[in-house]
Parts: sequence; C-alpha cells; structure tokens
Amino acid sequence: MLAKKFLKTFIKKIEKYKNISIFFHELPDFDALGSSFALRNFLLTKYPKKIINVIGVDLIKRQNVIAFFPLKNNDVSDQEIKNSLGIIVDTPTKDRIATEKYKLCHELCLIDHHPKIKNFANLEWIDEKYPATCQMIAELLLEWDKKNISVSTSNYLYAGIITDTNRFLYSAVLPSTYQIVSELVKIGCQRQKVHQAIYTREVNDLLFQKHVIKKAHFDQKLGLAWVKIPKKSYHHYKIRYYNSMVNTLANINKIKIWLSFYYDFDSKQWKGSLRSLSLPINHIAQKYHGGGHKLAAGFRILKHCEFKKILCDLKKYLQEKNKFHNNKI
Ligand SMILES: [Mn+2]
Repeated sequence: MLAKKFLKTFIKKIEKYKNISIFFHELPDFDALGSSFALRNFLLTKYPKKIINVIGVDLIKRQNVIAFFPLKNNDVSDQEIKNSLGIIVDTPTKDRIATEKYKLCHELCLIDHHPKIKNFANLEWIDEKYPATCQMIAELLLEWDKKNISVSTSNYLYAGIITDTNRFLYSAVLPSTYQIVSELVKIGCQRQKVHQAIYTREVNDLLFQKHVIKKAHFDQKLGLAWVKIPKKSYHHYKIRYYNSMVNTLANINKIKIWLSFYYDFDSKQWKGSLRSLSLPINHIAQKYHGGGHKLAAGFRILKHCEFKKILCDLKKYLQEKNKFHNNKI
C-alpha cells in the first residue's frame, strides 16, 4: 500500500532543499506532532547539514503534548521558511494548518490520512485507508532507511498510532498497522514511557469527566448520546488544555451516535465532535461547517439555532435508520 512512487519523488524534493519546514494542524494531537517530530528527527540524522524545523510549536498549549515533544521555541525567520520545502502532515485542508506561514514555502508536500478535499500541495500522498498519519510516515521511513530510525523517532510514531487508533480499538486498524508497530518495537520503541506520557491522568480531569457525564443526555431507544459542556466548566475544573470530551460518551450500550458541544477558547466559537459506531456521520458534520472521517468528525456552530438543528438532524437520521433496520428484520 505504500506509495513507492511518492517516496521516490519525496526524496528528490528533500534532497533539493537546504531548509525544510514541517507543519501540523491546529490543536495538534499526538498523530500530528508524532509525524512532525519523527520526520524532523529522521531527516536531521540523515542530512545533518540541512536545517529542519517544525513550525508553530509556540502555539501549542496541551500539557501532555508539551511534556512529550521537544517544543523549544527556536524562532524560525520568515526568510528561512521562504527558501524551504514545506511538509504538511495530518490535515487535508489549508484552513486547519496551525500557522499561515506555510504560504511562504517555495514548494509544498502533503502527507495525510483524512478524506481528500482539494489539491493544494505540489506533491501529495493522501490515503484515507490509513488509521494514522504516523503509520504512513513509519512506512515511508522504514522503506527509505530503516537503520536511520532512532528510538525516539520510533516513540513518536508509536504515540501517533496508538492515539489515532484508540489503542487499536478502531475498525480502521489495518493488518499492516500491527506489522508497522512490530517494526517499531523491534527498533526499541519505549512503550511504557509513551503510555505513561499519554495516559497518566490528573484527579481534576477525572472530576471533570464525572461532570460531563452528569450533564449528558442519553436516548438509548434512539441510540443517541450528547452533551453540551458549559463554557465555565473548563475553568472551574482547572482544565488547562481543553478537548471535546466526546470519548466520555463512547462504548455505551445501545448508543449508536454520540456527540459533544464544547467552546473553543482559541477561535472563540462553539464546536462539536461527532462519533458513530457504524453509521456514517461525516455528511452531517459537513452540513455544519465541518467534516472528517466516516465515523469520527467535527463541526462548528455558527448560529445558536444550530445546536438544536444538528440534534434534530441526527434524531431524524437515527429514526430513519432504525425504521429501515426494523423493517428488514
Ligand atoms: Mn491523524
């Protein structure tokens, strides 16, 4: 499945440039940063004379991510970016890139596992069959020069894979995902260290979770669970980095679709995370200024009435599907 043709052109492009700038998406997760730092590490050891920068690290606020990645703010000048090859990872849309500085790059490459939207890079490898961009990067680096993958590079890749697959629970996990992880473990990937960095919880996080569950609505007859997290809650529970908390509503008996509304303090707007057990929901997220994967998508609330509207749409959707299902039986 690895795009061998892509690798060949990718290497040519990398060799052409002295400066390489790597870009990730806003509110970066372990997959976005794991891909970025794995690439940076690998390229730095392979080409010690090149200048490789991950751009936009000063914008990162999530605590557990900050502790895991070397996020020193090494002020990269616009001039340096101007002469560089830009590599964008883990987002198919320009709007989601953490900084607009990618526009300065001389050329752009894109590596991503989200559904393709529009061509915008000079060289693209987009394959939505992959469960994580980190798996794509891992395949690329293993094929390119396996012995040049260091232990810390393998840690970054492993972190992205286990988070984007929710510890291999998602059905998007491929047979090759296990093979790639096996290679990373052989390289010496420090699994315990990575698990601790990702999964250690704070007491206030647990109390916040309890609060979210209390605020949630469950319609087991229909198969819908949803929660609107009050704006003040994050502050009240001293949650330093916010997330949608949508996973709190996962794996509940008879719930087929679940979603959370949360306030994004950076963009100062209400957003939502939508998840589904098996019914595709990304078309509904698209209707509400969002998008994403078939079973995991995000959206934005631009008008107050849209809180109600999206819930209505989901209820109707579930009613139709339930009816269809019952008739079939
Ligand atoms: Mn990803």
